[in-house]
Amino acid sequence: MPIDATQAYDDQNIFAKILRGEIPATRLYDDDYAIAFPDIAPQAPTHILVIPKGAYVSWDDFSARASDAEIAGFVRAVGTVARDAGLVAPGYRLLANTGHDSHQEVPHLHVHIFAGRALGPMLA
Ligand code: IU
Repeated sequence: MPIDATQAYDDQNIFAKILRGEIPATRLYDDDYAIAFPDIAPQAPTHILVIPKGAYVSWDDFSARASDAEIAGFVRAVGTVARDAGLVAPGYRLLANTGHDSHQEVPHLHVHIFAGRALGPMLA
């Protein structure tokens, strides 16, 4: 079910549990600001999720409330994950669904990294 982007943060969401280590995930990256792990249902040959360590529901929540250090750290982490995965030369796509109409399902901000094939002009 898509979420309401204005909802309060729910610390029982699945990505909060991954962050706390209560649910296993293969950490491709881990620093003070972010972790990255493979999407459980990949929609491209490479499909990685990058999430901030702070408790933010969505891109809207993050961009409104996060500190400059958190925002810089998260943006740098997304770039580093893609670079370390060798995605810069072939290219990659970033996506951050926000709220109901985007079909955001997990209420903890996540940026999707899609790569590994020609992705076409845009996702629908
Ligand atoms: P969305 O932007 O909220 O629609 O994307 C959520 C993604 O989280 C989606 O691609 C799921 O396959 C992915 N995911 C996951 O990787 N691990 C999980 O345990 C769950 C969802 I639930």
